Amino acid sequence: MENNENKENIQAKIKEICALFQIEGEYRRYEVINSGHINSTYKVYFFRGGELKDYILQRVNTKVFRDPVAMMENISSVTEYIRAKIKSTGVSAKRSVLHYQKTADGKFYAYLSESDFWRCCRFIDGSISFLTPDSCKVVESSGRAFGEFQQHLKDYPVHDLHIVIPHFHNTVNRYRLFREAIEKDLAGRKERVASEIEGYLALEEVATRLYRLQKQGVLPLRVTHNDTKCSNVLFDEQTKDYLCVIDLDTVMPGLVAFDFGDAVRIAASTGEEDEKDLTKVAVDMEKYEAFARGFVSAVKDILTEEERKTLALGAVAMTVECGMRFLTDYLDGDTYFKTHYPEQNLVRAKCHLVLAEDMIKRLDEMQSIVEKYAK
Ligand code: ADP
Ligand code: GN1
Ligand code: MG
Repeated sequence: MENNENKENIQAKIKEICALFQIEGEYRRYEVINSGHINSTYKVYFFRGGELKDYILQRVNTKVFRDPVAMMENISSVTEYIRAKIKSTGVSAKRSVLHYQKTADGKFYAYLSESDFWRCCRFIDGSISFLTPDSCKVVESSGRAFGEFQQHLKDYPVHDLHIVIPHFHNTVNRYRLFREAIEKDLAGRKERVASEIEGYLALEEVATRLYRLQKQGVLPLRVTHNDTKCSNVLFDEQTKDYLCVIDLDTVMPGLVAFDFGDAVRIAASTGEEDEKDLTKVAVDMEKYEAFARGFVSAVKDILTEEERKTLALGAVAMTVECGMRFLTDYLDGDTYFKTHYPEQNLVRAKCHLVLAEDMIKRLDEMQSIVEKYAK
C-alpha cells in the first residue's frame, strides 16, 4: 500500500515537473533509471502525433552539485560548442549531442528550491548504454567516444568553465578526506575495514604520482569529462557504435589522464564495479587494449609527450581514488553514493583495491600499449 502511495506521489511529482518544460504532447508515464550513483533519473513518455516520444528527466543532487546553475552553464556551453562543430561538417548532431528542453522562461532547468533542481533532455533515439561493457567492440567504441570528446573541445577556452566540484580529481586531497573519515569514524565501521584502510594507505605514493606531475606544471589543463565510465556513453542499439557522450555534470578543467584512467577502471575490469568475488577481479588486458586503441587513436595528434606518458598511471590514480572514495563513504555511513544493498560501498572499495593492485603490477605493460597506438 505504502509503496503504491509512494509511486503515486512520484508520478504526480514527475507530471508536475514535466509541465514546467516546453514539451509538446501529453505526459503518459515514467520509468526509473537506476544506473547513476548521484542524481535521480527517469525516462518519461509523452504521447504526440500518434506515438510515444521519450525524454530523460533528472533531479540533480544539489548536495553534491552545490551550484547547479553553474553546472548547467558549463553543460550548455560545451554542448552548444560541440553541436556547432559537428554541424559545420555537414553532419546531423541529433544523435551525437545532448539536447536540453527549455522551461517557459527559457532556462535549461527548473529550480524550485535548494533541493529541487530538475532538467530534461531528449532521449536519444535508438540508443542503449552499458553498465559493464559486454564486448571489446563496445569498449573500443567508448574509448573513441571519450577521445573524440577531447578532440572536439581541444580549443575550447578551458578557464571559462566553472569549477563545479573543487578538487574533484585531486588524489592528495582525497587521501586527506579519507584520513579525516578514519579519524571521525562516524558510522563506527573503522575496525571492520582495517585491512582495506591499510591497503589504500599503502598505495598512496603511486596513486598521488599523477597529482605531483600536475603540480610540476608540465601537463596541460584540458576540458575533461571527469566521469568517463561506460554508462556515460550512448551506443547505437544495432551497430554498437558510439553515438554520444552524456552525463556532463563534472565537465571541468582537468588532465587527459583523468578521462583515460577513470574509463579504464570500468571498461577494462574483468568484474563489475561491485564484484563480490574478488578472485574474478583483474585487468582484462584485451579490453584494456581495445579501450586504449579507441581513445589513443582519437587523441594521438593532440597529446603532448608528457601527457602520453601519464595515461596508464591515470588508470591507477583514478581506480585508487574512486575505490578510496567508496571506502570513505562507507566510513561516513553511506551518505554520498547511492547504494542498493547495505554493504555496497565496501564491496566496491574492496573490488577497486584488488583492481588497482593488479594495474600496478601491469603498469609498464599498460603504458606500452598506449605507446603502440600513439605511433
Ligand atoms: P547519472 O548522473 O545519474 O549517472 P546519467 O546522465 O548518466 O545520470 O544518466 C543515467 C542513464 O540514463 C544513462 O546511463 C543512460 O542509460 C540513460 N540516459 C541518460 N541520458 C540519456 C539520453 N539523452 N538518451 C538516452 N539515454 C539516456
Ligand atoms: C559517480 O553519477 P555517476 O554515477 O555517473 C561519481 C563519479 C564516480 C562514479 C563511480 C559527481 O558518477 O565521480 O567515479 O559515481 N560522480 C560524482 O561509479 O561524484
Ligand atoms: Mg552517469
